[in-house]
Amino acid sequence: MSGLRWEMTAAGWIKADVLTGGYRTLIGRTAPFNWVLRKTENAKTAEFVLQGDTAQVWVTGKTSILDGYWHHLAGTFDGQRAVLYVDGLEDASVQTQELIRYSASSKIAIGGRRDASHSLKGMADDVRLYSYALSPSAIATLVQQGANAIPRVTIVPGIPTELIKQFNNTVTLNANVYDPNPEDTITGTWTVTNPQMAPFVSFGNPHAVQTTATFSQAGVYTLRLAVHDGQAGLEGDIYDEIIITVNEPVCSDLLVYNQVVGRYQNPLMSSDIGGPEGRPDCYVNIYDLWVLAAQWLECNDPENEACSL
Ligand SMILES: [Ca+2]
Ligand SMILES: [Ca+2]
Repeated sequence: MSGLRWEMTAAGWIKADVLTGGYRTLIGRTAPFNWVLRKTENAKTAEFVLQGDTAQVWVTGKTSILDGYWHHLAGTFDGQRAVLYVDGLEDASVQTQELIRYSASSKIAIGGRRDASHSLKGMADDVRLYSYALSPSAIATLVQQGANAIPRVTIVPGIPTELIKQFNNTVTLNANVYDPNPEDTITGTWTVTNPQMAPFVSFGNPHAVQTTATFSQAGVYTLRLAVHDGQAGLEGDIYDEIIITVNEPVCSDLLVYNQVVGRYQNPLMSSDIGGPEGRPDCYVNIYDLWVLAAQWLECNDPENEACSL
């Protein structure tokens, strides 16, 4: 195993118990510590930790593996870069000059550390060790050789989350979906998770990942896209959500600038011609009378030919 000082791959399937916290070790070489591939202690993500010759290298993932489903983990080190893969996709990586420490008395253990701490509390399958760094495509092949892997869904960033009723009340929804099994076809279903708001949303096609949503009432909407890969057992658990707030229009949203007369007009209230700030304010009151009076005076001044009425 001396080759581990230079390159390695640790890989395997993990199905971690969702109810308990703490580390869940898939496989590691410990006591003294050399490296480990595990679930993090305080988050739902995975990590690949290496003991270098001067410092530890922590490759901390971002994808949750604590959802009750099987996930494939792989940690590779090619002498320059340590990479953590989750379900065949790179989840995190660290560039390093460290060499993995190889302690002669350390032992490899699956499902916990050599001293039986950090134990898995879950299940492991097809755990493998290589004395070289597998390529991304080789890791994807390992995943495809296993049982069904669940899909992944992320609603794309940049979708507007603040709308104004009547003006911009439709958004285009889209998501990035991925399934480690290339033969699986992903279907998505959009729903509104707050049922009292559901009657006020219409989706262009609720069964398309990319579609539109149109809102007819002001309020806060939580839209969920659940994905399914056509295999048994997902039951709507795999989803992402976006919160969209639809605001009532304020007066400034209603006004239209009229280039011909050179001022803002209120197309919904023809009598609203003025306000405290010199433009329509969506009220008909004394300000509008003042504007009318000023215009009347202007247009009844025989010396003024620039009447704007
Ligand atoms: Ca799948
Ligand atoms: Ca007014």
